[in-house]
Amino acid sequence: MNYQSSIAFPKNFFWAASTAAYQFEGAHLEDGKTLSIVDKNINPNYANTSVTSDHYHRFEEDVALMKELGIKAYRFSISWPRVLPNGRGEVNQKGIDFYKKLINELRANDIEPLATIYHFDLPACLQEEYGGWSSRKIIDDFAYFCKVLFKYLGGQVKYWFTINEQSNMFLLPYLMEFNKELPLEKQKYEMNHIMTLAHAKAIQLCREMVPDAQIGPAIGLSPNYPETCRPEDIQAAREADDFRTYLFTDLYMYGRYRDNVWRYMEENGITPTIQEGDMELLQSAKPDLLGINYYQSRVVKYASETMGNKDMTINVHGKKGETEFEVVPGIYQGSSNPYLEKTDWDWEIDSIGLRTLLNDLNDRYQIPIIITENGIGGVDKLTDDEKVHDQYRIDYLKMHLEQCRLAIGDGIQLIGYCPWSFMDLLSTTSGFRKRYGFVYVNRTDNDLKELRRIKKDSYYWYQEVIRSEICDQ
Ligand code: BGP
Repeated sequence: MNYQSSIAFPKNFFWAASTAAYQFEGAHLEDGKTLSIVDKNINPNYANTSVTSDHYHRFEEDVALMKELGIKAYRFSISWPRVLPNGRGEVNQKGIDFYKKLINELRANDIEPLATIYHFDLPACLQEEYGGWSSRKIIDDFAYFCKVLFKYLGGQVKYWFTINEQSNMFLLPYLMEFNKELPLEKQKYEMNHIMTLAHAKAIQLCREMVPDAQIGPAIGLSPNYPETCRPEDIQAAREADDFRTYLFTDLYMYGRYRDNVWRYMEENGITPTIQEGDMELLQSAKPDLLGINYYQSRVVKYASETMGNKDMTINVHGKKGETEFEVVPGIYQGSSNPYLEKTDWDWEIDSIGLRTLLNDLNDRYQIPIIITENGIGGVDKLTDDEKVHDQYRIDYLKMHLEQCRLAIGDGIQLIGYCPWSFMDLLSTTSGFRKRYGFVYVNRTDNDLKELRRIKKDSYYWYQEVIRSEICDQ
Protein backbone atom coordinates (compact mmCIF):
# COMPACT_ATOMS: atom_id res chain seq x y z
CA MET A 1 0.00 0.00 0.00
CA ASN A 2 1.15 3.51 -0.75
CA TYR A 3 2.17 5.05 2.59
CA GLN A 4 0.50 8.32 1.59
CA SER A 5 -2.92 7.00 0.65
CA SER A 6 -4.38 7.23 4.15
CA ILE A 7 -3.79 10.99 4.52
CA ALA A 8 -7.12 12.76 4.97
CA PHE A 9 -8.27 16.35 5.01
CA PRO A 10 -9.07 17.41 8.57
CA LYS A 11 -12.60 17.53 9.89
CA ASN A 12 -13.91 21.11 9.72
CA PHE A 13 -11.61 21.83 6.76
CA PHE A 14 -12.79 24.96 4.99
CA TRP A 15 -13.85 23.77 1.55
CA ALA A 16 -14.24 27.22 0.13
CA ALA A 17 -13.86 29.63 -2.81
CA SER A 18 -12.65 33.22 -3.28
CA THR A 19 -13.59 36.52 -4.92
CA ALA A 20 -12.66 40.21 -4.49
CA ALA A 21 -14.89 43.29 -4.41
CA TYR A 22 -13.68 45.31 -7.41
CA GLN A 23 -13.61 42.22 -9.61
CA PHE A 24 -16.99 40.82 -8.60
CA GLU A 25 -19.43 43.37 -7.19
CA GLY A 26 -19.85 45.96 -9.95
CA ALA A 27 -22.05 48.91 -8.84
CA HIS A 28 -18.83 50.89 -8.73
CA LEU A 29 -20.56 54.24 -8.26
CA GLU A 30 -23.81 53.11 -6.67
CA ASP A 31 -25.35 53.79 -3.25
CA GLY A 32 -22.67 56.26 -2.27
CA LYS A 33 -19.59 54.30 -3.35
CA THR A 34 -16.75 56.37 -4.81
CA LEU A 35 -13.93 55.22 -7.08
CA SER A 36 -10.88 53.32 -5.96
CA ILE A 37 -7.45 53.50 -7.61
CA VAL A 38 -8.05 50.17 -9.31
CA ASP A 39 -11.45 51.38 -10.64
CA LYS A 40 -9.60 54.28 -12.20
CA ASN A 41 -6.53 52.51 -13.48
CA ILE A 42 -7.74 49.08 -14.64
CA ASN A 43 -6.52 48.09 -18.11
CA PRO A 44 -8.71 50.20 -20.49
CA ASN A 45 -8.49 47.58 -23.25
CA TYR A 46 -10.89 45.31 -21.38
CA ALA A 47 -14.09 45.63 -19.35
CA ASN A 48 -13.97 48.17 -16.53
CA THR A 49 -15.18 47.65 -12.95
CA SER A 50 -18.61 49.27 -13.36
CA VAL A 51 -20.66 46.04 -13.65
CA THR A 52 -18.23 43.10 -13.55
CA SER A 53 -20.34 40.09 -12.40
CA ASP A 54 -23.05 42.29 -10.86
CA HIS A 55 -22.77 40.46 -7.55
CA TYR A 56 -23.88 43.61 -5.71
CA HIS A 57 -27.39 43.11 -7.13
CA ARG A 58 -27.38 39.31 -7.28
CA PHE A 59 -25.71 38.24 -4.06
CA GLU A 60 -28.68 36.16 -2.89
CA GLU A 61 -28.70 34.13 -6.10
CA ASP A 62 -24.91 33.79 -5.80
CA VAL A 63 -25.01 32.56 -2.20
CA ALA A 64 -27.67 30.01 -3.23
CA LEU A 65 -25.16 28.73 -5.82
CA MET A 66 -22.47 28.54 -3.14
CA LYS A 67 -24.80 26.54 -0.93
CA GLU A 68 -25.61 24.14 -3.75
CA LEU A 69 -21.89 23.82 -4.51
CA GLY A 70 -21.45 22.75 -0.91
CA ILE A 71 -18.72 25.17 0.15
CA LYS A 72 -18.28 25.63 3.88
CA ALA A 73 -16.57 29.02 3.73
CA TYR A 74 -16.39 31.94 1.31
CA ARG A 75 -13.58 34.46 0.98
CA PHE A 76 -14.57 37.91 -0.27
CA SER A 77 -13.15 41.40 0.15
CA ILE A 78 -14.73 44.56 1.47
CA SER A 79 -14.56 47.67 -0.68
CA TRP A 80 -13.06 50.54 1.33
CA PRO A 81 -14.67 53.30 -0.82
CA ARG A 82 -18.06 51.58 -0.53
CA VAL A 83 -17.90 51.69 3.26
CA LEU A 84 -16.06 55.02 3.55
CA PRO A 85 -16.64 57.06 0.37
CA ASN A 86 -14.27 59.78 1.64
CA GLY A 87 -11.69 57.26 2.75
CA ARG A 88 -12.37 58.19 6.38
CA GLY A 89 -15.05 59.96 8.42
CA GLU A 90 -18.71 59.30 7.77
CA VAL A 91 -19.69 55.66 7.30
CA ASN A 92 -21.85 54.92 4.26
CA GLN A 93 -24.75 53.04 5.82
CA LYS A 94 -25.77 51.51 2.49
CA GLY A 95 -22.27 50.15 2.03
CA ILE A 96 -22.18 48.54 5.48
CA ASP A 97 -25.71 47.22 4.95
CA PHE A 98 -24.63 45.43 1.78
CA TYR A 99 -21.93 43.52 3.63
CA LYS A 100 -24.22 42.82 6.58
CA LYS A 101 -26.83 41.36 4.25
CA LEU A 102 -24.22 39.28 2.43
CA ILE A 103 -22.78 37.96 5.69
CA ASN A 104 -26.22 37.16 7.10
CA GLU A 105 -27.07 35.31 3.92
CA LEU A 106 -23.83 33.31 4.18
CA ARG A 107 -24.42 32.49 7.85
CA ALA A 108 -28.03 31.49 7.13
CA ASN A 109 -26.61 28.97 4.66
CA ASP A 110 -23.90 27.68 7.03
CA ILE A 111 -21.09 29.28 5.04
CA GLU A 112 -18.31 30.80 7.14
CA PRO A 113 -17.42 34.35 5.96
CA LEU A 114 -13.68 34.93 5.43
CA ALA A 115 -13.20 38.67 4.88
CA THR A 116 -10.26 40.41 3.23
CA ILE A 117 -9.92 44.00 4.43
CA TYR A 118 -7.78 45.34 1.58
CA HIS A 119 -7.71 43.83 -1.90
CA PHE A 120 -6.10 46.55 -4.03
CA ASP A 121 -8.97 49.08 -3.89
CA LEU A 122 -7.65 52.17 -2.13
CA PRO A 123 -10.16 55.07 -2.19
CA ALA A 124 -8.94 57.30 -5.03
CA CYS A 125 -9.52 60.40 -2.87
CA LEU A 126 -6.76 59.28 -0.48
CA GLN A 127 -4.39 58.79 -3.39
CA GLU A 128 -5.14 62.31 -4.58
CA GLU A 129 -4.97 63.87 -1.13
CA TYR A 130 -1.63 62.55 0.10
CA GLY A 131 -0.32 59.92 -2.29
CA GLY A 132 -2.01 56.86 -0.76
CA TRP A 133 0.41 54.19 0.43
CA SER A 134 3.40 56.50 0.00
CA SER A 135 2.38 58.52 3.07
CA ARG A 136 2.29 57.49 6.71
CA LYS A 137 -1.05 59.26 6.93
CA ILE A 138 -2.60 56.15 5.48
CA ILE A 139 -1.81 54.12 8.60
CA ASP A 140 -4.41 56.05 10.62
CA ASP A 141 -6.95 55.98 7.81
CA PHE A 142 -6.51 52.25 7.32
CA ALA A 143 -6.81 51.73 11.08
CA TYR A 144 -10.05 53.74 11.05
CA PHE A 145 -11.40 51.58 8.21
CA CYS A 146 -10.52 48.46 10.21
CA LYS A 147 -12.25 49.83 13.32
CA VAL A 148 -15.42 50.43 11.33
CA LEU A 149 -15.34 46.88 9.96
CA PHE A 150 -14.61 45.27 13.32
CA LYS A 151 -17.35 47.35 14.97
CA TYR A 152 -20.11 46.66 12.43
CA LEU A 153 -19.14 43.21 11.13
CA GLY A 154 -16.92 41.72 13.87
CA GLY A 155 -19.87 40.04 15.56
CA GLN A 156 -20.42 37.88 12.49
CA VAL A 157 -16.96 37.59 10.91
CA LYS A 158 -14.36 35.53 12.76
CA TYR A 159 -11.70 35.19 10.04
CA TRP A 160 -10.00 38.30 8.65
CA PHE A 161 -7.25 38.87 6.10
CA THR A 162 -5.48 42.20 6.42
CA ILE A 163 -3.92 42.90 3.02
CA ASN A 164 -4.04 40.85 -0.16
CA GLU A 165 -0.75 40.19 -1.95
CA GLN A 166 1.41 42.91 -0.51
CA SER A 167 4.22 41.04 -2.23
CA ASN A 168 2.70 41.42 -5.73
CA MET A 169 1.10 44.82 -5.46
CA PHE A 170 4.20 46.57 -6.76
CA LEU A 171 4.29 44.51 -9.97
CA LEU A 172 1.14 45.76 -11.66
CA PRO A 173 0.54 49.37 -12.70
CA TYR A 174 -3.20 49.19 -11.84
CA LEU A 175 -2.69 48.44 -8.18
CA MET A 176 -0.31 51.17 -7.04
CA GLU A 177 0.28 54.76 -8.07
CA PHE A 178 3.85 55.98 -7.92
CA ASN A 179 5.31 59.46 -8.07
CA LYS A 180 7.06 59.69 -11.45
CA GLU A 181 9.51 62.28 -10.12
CA LEU A 182 11.00 59.96 -7.47
CA PRO A 183 13.11 56.79 -7.84
CA LEU A 184 10.75 53.83 -8.19
CA GLU A 185 12.66 51.25 -6.13
CA LYS A 186 12.94 53.58 -3.17
CA GLN A 187 9.19 54.25 -3.28
CA LYS A 188 8.38 50.54 -3.38
CA TYR A 189 10.33 49.70 -0.24
CA GLU A 190 8.98 52.77 1.53
CA MET A 191 5.40 51.82 0.68
CA ASN A 192 6.04 48.23 1.68
CA HIS A 193 7.17 49.36 5.11
CA ILE A 194 4.14 51.61 5.55
CA MET A 195 1.81 48.85 4.41
CA THR A 196 3.32 46.39 6.87
CA LEU A 197 2.76 48.90 9.68
CA ALA A 198 -0.89 49.28 8.59
CA HIS A 199 -1.23 45.48 8.55
CA ALA A 200 0.19 45.29 12.09
CA LYS A 201 -2.23 47.98 13.31
CA ALA A 202 -5.11 45.97 11.87
CA ILE A 203 -3.99 42.92 13.84
CA GLN A 204 -3.71 44.93 17.06
CA LEU A 205 -7.19 46.39 16.58
CA CYS A 206 -8.68 43.02 15.78
CA ARG A 207 -7.25 41.58 19.02
CA GLU A 208 -8.87 44.42 20.99
CA MET A 209 -12.22 44.59 19.21
CA VAL A 210 -12.90 41.01 18.08
CA PRO A 211 -10.81 38.90 20.46
CA ASP A 212 -12.41 35.64 19.34
CA ALA A 213 -11.41 36.22 15.68
CA GLN A 214 -8.36 35.01 13.77
CA ILE A 215 -6.43 37.33 11.49
CA GLY A 216 -3.46 37.23 9.13
CA PRO A 217 -2.20 38.43 5.75
CA ALA A 218 -3.04 36.87 2.36
CA ILE A 219 0.27 36.64 0.52
CA GLY A 220 0.93 35.87 -3.15
CA LEU A 221 3.89 33.48 -3.24
CA SER A 222 5.86 31.24 -5.59
CA PRO A 223 8.80 29.00 -4.68
CA ASN A 224 11.93 29.78 -6.73
CA TYR A 225 13.82 26.90 -8.36
CA PRO A 226 17.42 27.21 -9.56
CA GLU A 227 17.77 26.85 -13.35
CA THR A 228 20.75 24.50 -12.92
CA CYS A 229 22.77 22.96 -10.08
CA ARG A 230 25.50 25.56 -10.69
CA PRO A 231 26.14 26.90 -7.16
CA GLU A 232 25.60 30.48 -8.40
CA ASP A 233 22.11 29.50 -9.56
CA ILE A 234 21.31 27.71 -6.29
CA GLN A 235 22.31 30.84 -4.40
CA ALA A 236 20.26 32.97 -6.82
CA ALA A 237 17.17 30.85 -6.06
CA ARG A 238 17.71 31.18 -2.31
CA GLU A 239 18.01 34.93 -2.63
CA ALA A 240 14.98 35.16 -4.90
CA ASP A 241 13.05 33.46 -2.07
CA ASP A 242 14.50 35.99 0.38
CA PHE A 243 13.49 38.98 -1.76
CA ARG A 244 10.12 37.74 -2.95
CA THR A 245 8.90 35.59 -0.04
CA TYR A 246 10.79 35.83 3.23
CA LEU A 247 11.16 39.61 3.12
CA PHE A 248 7.38 39.71 3.61
CA THR A 249 6.79 36.65 5.76
CA ASP A 250 9.65 37.48 8.18
CA LEU A 251 8.23 40.98 8.57
CA TYR A 252 4.79 39.57 9.32
CA MET A 253 5.94 36.77 11.57
CA TYR A 254 8.97 38.21 13.37
CA GLY A 255 8.76 41.94 12.69
CA ARG A 256 12.26 42.07 11.22
CA TYR A 257 13.99 42.72 7.91
CA ARG A 258 16.16 40.00 6.45
CA ASP A 259 19.81 41.00 6.65
CA ASN A 260 20.63 40.38 2.99
CA VAL A 261 17.60 42.32 1.73
CA TRP A 262 18.38 45.17 4.11
CA ARG A 263 22.01 45.25 2.93
CA TYR A 264 20.82 45.38 -0.71
CA MET A 265 18.59 48.32 0.16
CA GLU A 266 21.43 50.09 1.99
CA GLU A 267 23.88 49.59 -0.86
CA ASN A 268 21.34 51.01 -3.31
CA GLY A 269 20.22 53.87 -1.07
CA ILE A 270 16.63 52.62 -0.95
CA THR A 271 16.09 51.71 2.70
CA PRO A 272 12.66 52.66 4.04
CA THR A 273 12.39 55.25 6.80
CA ILE A 274 12.09 53.47 10.14
CA GLN A 275 10.64 55.63 12.88
CA GLU A 276 10.81 55.02 16.60
CA GLY A 277 8.31 52.36 17.60
CA ASP A 278 7.92 50.88 14.10
CA MET A 279 9.74 47.63 14.73
CA GLU A 280 8.06 47.21 18.12
CA LEU A 281 4.67 47.58 16.44
CA LEU A 282 5.58 44.95 13.85
CA GLN A 283 6.89 42.58 16.50
CA SER A 284 3.75 42.95 18.58
CA ALA A 285 1.41 41.79 15.81
CA LYS A 286 2.07 38.16 15.03
CA PRO A 287 -0.67 36.75 12.77
CA ASP A 288 -2.83 33.79 13.81
CA LEU A 289 -2.70 32.27 10.34
CA LEU A 290 -1.20 32.81 6.89
CA GLY A 291 -3.32 33.05 3.76
CA ILE A 292 -1.40 31.86 0.71
CA ASN A 293 -2.28 32.71 -2.90
CA TYR A 294 -0.51 30.19 -5.10
CA TYR A 295 -0.68 29.96 -8.89
CA GLN A 296 2.78 28.94 -10.10
CA SER A 297 6.43 28.37 -9.27
CA ARG A 298 9.32 30.33 -10.77
CA VAL A 299 12.80 29.52 -12.09
CA VAL A 300 15.77 31.82 -11.61
CA LYS A 301 19.45 31.95 -12.41
CA TYR A 302 22.34 34.17 -11.47
CA ALA A 303 22.32 37.72 -12.86
CA SER A 304 25.61 39.58 -13.21
CA GLU A 305 26.18 42.98 -11.57
CA THR A 306 26.42 44.65 -14.95
CA MET A 307 22.87 43.80 -16.03
CA GLY A 308 20.25 46.52 -15.77
CA ASN A 309 17.46 46.31 -13.20
CA LYS A 310 14.21 45.19 -14.82
CA ASP A 311 10.68 44.57 -13.60
CA MET A 312 8.72 41.59 -14.87
CA THR A 313 6.42 42.31 -17.83
CA ILE A 314 3.11 40.56 -17.36
CA ASN A 315 1.29 38.80 -20.17
CA VAL A 316 -2.09 40.51 -20.47
CA HIS A 317 -3.18 39.23 -23.91
CA GLY A 318 -3.18 35.49 -23.35
CA LYS A 319 -0.74 34.89 -26.21
CA LYS A 320 2.07 32.58 -25.15
CA GLY A 321 5.55 34.06 -24.81
CA GLU A 322 4.67 37.64 -23.88
CA THR A 323 6.09 37.52 -20.35
CA GLU A 324 9.49 39.15 -19.82
CA PHE A 325 11.43 38.12 -16.77
CA GLU A 326 12.58 40.23 -13.87
CA VAL A 327 16.28 41.05 -13.34
CA VAL A 328 17.82 42.01 -10.01
CA PRO A 329 21.49 42.73 -10.93
CA GLY A 330 24.07 40.78 -8.96
CA ILE A 331 21.36 38.58 -7.45
CA TYR A 332 18.96 36.75 -9.79
CA GLN A 333 17.00 36.88 -13.01
CA GLY A 334 13.90 34.95 -14.01
CA SER A 335 13.91 32.09 -16.51
CA SER A 336 11.43 29.51 -17.74
CA ASN A 337 10.92 25.91 -16.66
CA PRO A 338 11.25 23.37 -19.50
CA TYR A 339 9.58 20.68 -17.39
CA LEU A 340 6.27 22.48 -16.92
CA GLU A 341 3.31 23.26 -19.12
CA LYS A 342 2.26 26.87 -19.35
CA THR A 343 -1.13 28.50 -19.61
CA ASP A 344 -1.80 30.88 -22.51
CA TRP A 345 -0.82 33.66 -20.11
CA ASP A 346 2.60 31.96 -19.52
CA TRP A 347 1.75 30.87 -15.98
CA GLU A 348 3.70 27.68 -15.29
CA ILE A 349 1.50 24.89 -13.97
CA ASP A 350 3.22 23.25 -11.03
CA SER A 351 1.14 21.53 -8.38
CA ILE A 352 4.20 20.08 -6.60
CA GLY A 353 5.48 23.62 -6.13
CA LEU A 354 2.55 24.21 -3.81
CA ARG A 355 3.62 21.37 -1.53
CA THR A 356 7.21 22.66 -1.63
CA LEU A 357 6.07 26.15 -0.67
CA LEU A 358 3.85 24.91 2.15
CA ASN A 359 6.72 22.85 3.56
CA ASP A 360 9.15 25.77 3.35
CA LEU A 361 6.72 28.01 5.21
CA ASN A 362 5.95 25.38 7.81
CA ASP A 363 9.63 24.69 8.46
CA ARG A 364 10.09 28.35 9.29
CA TYR A 365 6.89 29.41 10.98
CA GLN A 366 4.74 26.45 12.15
CA ILE A 367 1.49 28.36 11.80
CA PRO A 368 -1.94 27.40 10.42
CA ILE A 369 -2.19 28.05 6.69
CA ILE A 370 -5.17 28.51 4.42
CA ILE A 371 -4.88 28.56 0.63
CA THR A 372 -6.68 31.82 -0.06
CA GLU A 373 -6.27 31.58 -3.84
CA ASN A 374 -5.36 28.88 -6.34
CA GLY A 375 -6.73 28.41 -9.83
CA ILE A 376 -6.25 28.64 -13.55
CA GLY A 377 -7.33 31.42 -15.89
CA GLY A 378 -8.40 30.54 -19.41
CA VAL A 379 -10.86 31.23 -22.20
CA ASP A 380 -14.09 29.29 -21.56
CA LYS A 381 -16.70 28.64 -24.21
CA LEU A 382 -20.42 28.32 -23.67
CA THR A 383 -21.76 25.53 -25.91
CA ASP A 384 -25.07 25.71 -27.74
CA ASP A 385 -26.61 23.45 -25.14
CA GLU A 386 -25.49 25.81 -22.33
CA LYS A 387 -22.55 23.86 -20.98
CA VAL A 388 -18.96 24.84 -20.20
CA HIS A 389 -16.51 21.96 -20.53
CA ASP A 390 -13.56 23.23 -18.49
CA GLN A 391 -11.71 19.96 -18.04
CA TYR A 392 -8.38 21.87 -17.93
CA ARG A 393 -9.59 23.61 -14.74
CA ILE A 394 -10.65 20.32 -13.15
CA ASP A 395 -7.22 18.85 -13.96
CA TYR A 396 -5.44 21.86 -12.46
CA LEU A 397 -7.47 21.93 -9.25
CA LYS A 398 -7.36 18.15 -8.81
CA MET A 399 -3.55 18.14 -8.99
CA HIS A 400 -3.23 21.01 -6.54
CA LEU A 401 -5.70 19.53 -4.08
CA GLU A 402 -3.75 16.27 -4.13
CA GLN A 403 -0.59 18.21 -3.20
CA CYS A 404 -2.52 19.87 -0.38
CA ARG A 405 -3.45 16.42 0.90
CA LEU A 406 0.19 15.31 0.74
CA ALA A 407 1.25 18.51 2.51
CA ILE A 408 -1.15 17.67 5.33
CA GLY A 409 0.68 14.34 5.57
CA ASP A 410 3.95 16.31 5.80
CA GLY A 411 2.59 17.99 8.93
CA ILE A 412 1.33 21.28 7.53
CA GLN A 413 -1.59 22.72 9.50
CA LEU A 414 -3.72 23.36 6.44
CA ILE A 415 -7.14 24.61 7.47
CA GLY A 416 -8.79 25.42 4.16
CA TYR A 417 -8.71 25.71 0.39
CA CYS A 418 -10.28 28.65 -1.47
CA PRO A 419 -9.94 28.22 -5.23
CA TRP A 420 -9.89 31.40 -7.27
CA SER A 421 -12.59 32.04 -8.16
CA PHE A 422 -16.05 31.05 -7.06
CA MET A 423 -17.60 32.60 -10.18
CA ASP A 424 -16.24 34.29 -13.30
CA LEU A 425 -15.17 37.82 -12.55
CA LEU A 426 -13.03 40.57 -13.99
CA SER A 427 -9.44 39.40 -14.32
CA THR A 428 -7.09 42.02 -12.91
CA THR A 429 -4.93 41.91 -16.02
CA SER A 430 -7.16 40.58 -18.80
CA GLY A 431 -10.84 41.46 -18.40
CA PHE A 432 -13.50 38.79 -18.99
CA ARG A 433 -11.47 36.87 -21.55
CA LYS A 434 -9.50 35.22 -18.78
CA ARG A 435 -11.94 33.33 -16.60
CA TYR A 436 -11.39 31.42 -13.37
CA GLY A 437 -14.83 30.55 -11.96
CA PHE A 438 -16.80 27.39 -11.22
CA VAL A 439 -19.78 29.35 -12.50
CA TYR A 440 -19.81 30.98 -15.92
CA VAL A 441 -21.13 34.54 -16.16
CA ASN A 442 -22.71 35.17 -19.52
CA ARG A 443 -21.09 38.39 -20.64
CA THR A 444 -18.03 39.50 -22.58
CA ASP A 445 -15.79 42.52 -22.23
CA ASN A 446 -17.96 44.56 -24.59
CA ASP A 447 -21.39 42.98 -24.26
CA LEU A 448 -23.10 42.67 -20.89
CA LYS A 449 -25.76 40.29 -22.26
CA GLU A 450 -27.89 39.16 -19.36
CA LEU A 451 -25.10 38.18 -16.91
CA ARG A 452 -26.76 34.80 -16.42
CA ARG A 453 -25.02 32.28 -14.16
CA ILE A 454 -24.26 28.86 -15.70
CA LYS A 455 -22.59 26.02 -13.81
CA LYS A 456 -19.43 24.74 -15.49
CA ASP A 457 -18.25 21.11 -15.45
CA SER A 458 -15.78 22.14 -12.72
CA TYR A 459 -18.72 23.19 -10.51
CA TYR A 460 -20.12 19.65 -10.53
CA TRP A 461 -16.64 18.22 -10.02
CA TYR A 462 -15.92 20.41 -6.94
CA GLN A 463 -19.39 19.70 -5.57
CA GLU A 464 -18.62 15.96 -5.70
CA VAL A 465 -15.14 16.45 -4.15
CA ILE A 466 -16.63 18.30 -1.18
CA ARG A 467 -19.50 15.86 -0.81
CA SER A 468 -17.29 12.77 -0.84
CA GLU A 469 -14.58 14.28 1.41
CA ILE A 470 -17.20 15.17 4.01
CA CYS A 471 -19.02 11.83 3.75
CA ASP A 472 -15.76 9.90 4.18
CA GLN A 473 -15.04 11.54 7.54
C1 BGP B 1 -4.17 37.41 -7.71
C2 BGP B 1 -5.15 38.42 -7.19
C3 BGP B 1 -6.57 38.21 -7.64
C4 BGP B 1 -6.71 37.67 -9.05
C5 BGP B 1 -5.69 36.59 -9.38
C6 BGP B 1 -5.67 36.19 -10.84
O1 BGP B 1 -2.92 37.98 -7.80
O2 BGP B 1 -5.16 38.44 -5.78
O3 BGP B 1 -7.26 39.40 -7.41
O4 BGP B 1 -6.81 38.67 -9.96
O5 BGP B 1 -4.40 36.98 -9.01
O6 BGP B 1 -4.95 37.14 -11.58
P1 BGP B 1 -5.39 37.64 -13.00
O7 BGP B 1 -6.77 38.13 -12.83
O8 BGP B 1 -4.42 38.71 -13.37
O9 BGP B 1 -5.26 36.47 -13.89
